[in-house]
Amino acid sequence: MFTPFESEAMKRTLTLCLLLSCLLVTATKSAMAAEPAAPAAAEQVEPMTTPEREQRMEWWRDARFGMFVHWGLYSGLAGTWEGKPVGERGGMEWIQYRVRADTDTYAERALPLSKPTENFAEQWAKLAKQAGCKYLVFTTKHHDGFALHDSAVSDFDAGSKLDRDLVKEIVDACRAEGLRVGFYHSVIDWHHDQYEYEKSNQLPHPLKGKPYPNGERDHAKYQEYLHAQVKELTTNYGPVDILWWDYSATDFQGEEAWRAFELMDLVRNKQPQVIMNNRLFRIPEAGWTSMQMTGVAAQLNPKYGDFVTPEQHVPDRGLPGVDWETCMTMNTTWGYSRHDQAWKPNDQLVHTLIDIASKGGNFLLNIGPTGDGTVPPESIEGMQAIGKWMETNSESIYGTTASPCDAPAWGRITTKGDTLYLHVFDWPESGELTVPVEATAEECTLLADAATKFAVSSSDAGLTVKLTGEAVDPYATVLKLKLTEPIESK
Ligand code: FHN
Repeated sequence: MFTPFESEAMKRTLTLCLLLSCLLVTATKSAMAAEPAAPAAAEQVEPMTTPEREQRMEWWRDARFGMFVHWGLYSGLAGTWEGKPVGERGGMEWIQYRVRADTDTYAERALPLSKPTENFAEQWAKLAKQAGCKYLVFTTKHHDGFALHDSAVSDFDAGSKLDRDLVKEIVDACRAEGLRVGFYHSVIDWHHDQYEYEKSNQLPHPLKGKPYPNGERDHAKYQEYLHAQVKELTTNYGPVDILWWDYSATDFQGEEAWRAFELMDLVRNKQPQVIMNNRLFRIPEAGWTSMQMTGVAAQLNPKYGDFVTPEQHVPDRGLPGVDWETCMTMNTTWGYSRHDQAWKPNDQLVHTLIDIASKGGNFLLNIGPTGDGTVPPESIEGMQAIGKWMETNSESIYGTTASPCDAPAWGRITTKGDTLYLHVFDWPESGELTVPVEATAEECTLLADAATKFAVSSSDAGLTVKLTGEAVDPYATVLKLKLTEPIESK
């Protein structure tokens, strides 16, 4: 039995509960009413292919193949922290994050191990050239915030710490080899003391969840710094062919995170011919469907960038209608790790290049040099194997467009006007291979030796090539099938 006080108290509590539940229902209704509509399906964006943009993209589309280079303070650490491997797989350029080190501790351990040799850049550029790459994209600053150029707005840079301008050394070496130059630039920054890492639940930061060490931060000041360094990079090093931004999240991107449009304008004003990727944004209109690696879409409004950037995979059917580039590691880490021996075999590297070209994309293949800039021997071997194949067959990659049909079982096809390049991965035991297109063949020869000709017949199934002899290349033998008229890519 309850005392009056208790009963009275209970009545009051009951009334209060009723009142609260009414308030809650009202609040919920209004919240739902205020709930923004579910994001509309990505606005179907027709790429605005203006003549200016077509002209700008021409060399890049023809190039098809570039070298990515991740070198920074993480390289000297080599996937190792306090004498132990941090892991055998995954990005060791994230080592500062993986060990949750603050920037001072990280720099103290890494700087003594980061001493590029005098000719490190020449080694990179020569290897890229040997491999058949037409451009080289390298990290001017990765997430750890260490700038490879001599920056007037930071002392966490090669100028202050190494008394060198590594960006200049790399750019000069690339130009000496006739390579186009790309600047990878991380908008994420684990060093800068105004970068407000709590603004995003999706972007990584070594101190995430901890209070800001130096008190409240003002992200606007970080944005000023970001813009200032990009201005230095696009002013002081001559023509910059590519700006490779990295990366945004669905919960923190674009204007809010980076003052993105202003940043892009800054770059375009300094470098009118520059080509930029889509990573200042993470929205459907910019070719993103999620935070997943595979979360890319065949749509891109050029105001968000010039090409879509699938990572570590090749979209099954390419990304028709947009410019796109797959970036990929040769093992599983972008930055060097002495513990990661999961190297992709040479045939897989060559097949990936061909597969991407057959779907109308570019291939940006990564090397992660060591602390002194030396390229790991496995990376040299892989790049040189591609280069050897390209020596004979680059005509079937450079300046081509996607296949006119789905990928056949025997390999891949690239297109160049009235010519199809048949990349035969598996030399058919049947002694023939069929190209499922409606077309008339003029001639079919071995790309490696035009004197070797093959008979071609046509049927409802398409064009059938009668093979003689054996495959002439261990990775992919290429036949040149000339048609009587140009054929459209798929
Ligand atoms: O976090 C980076 C990663 O370290 C690497 O630089 C890749 C290269 O595309 N981009 C980000 C992950 O998408």
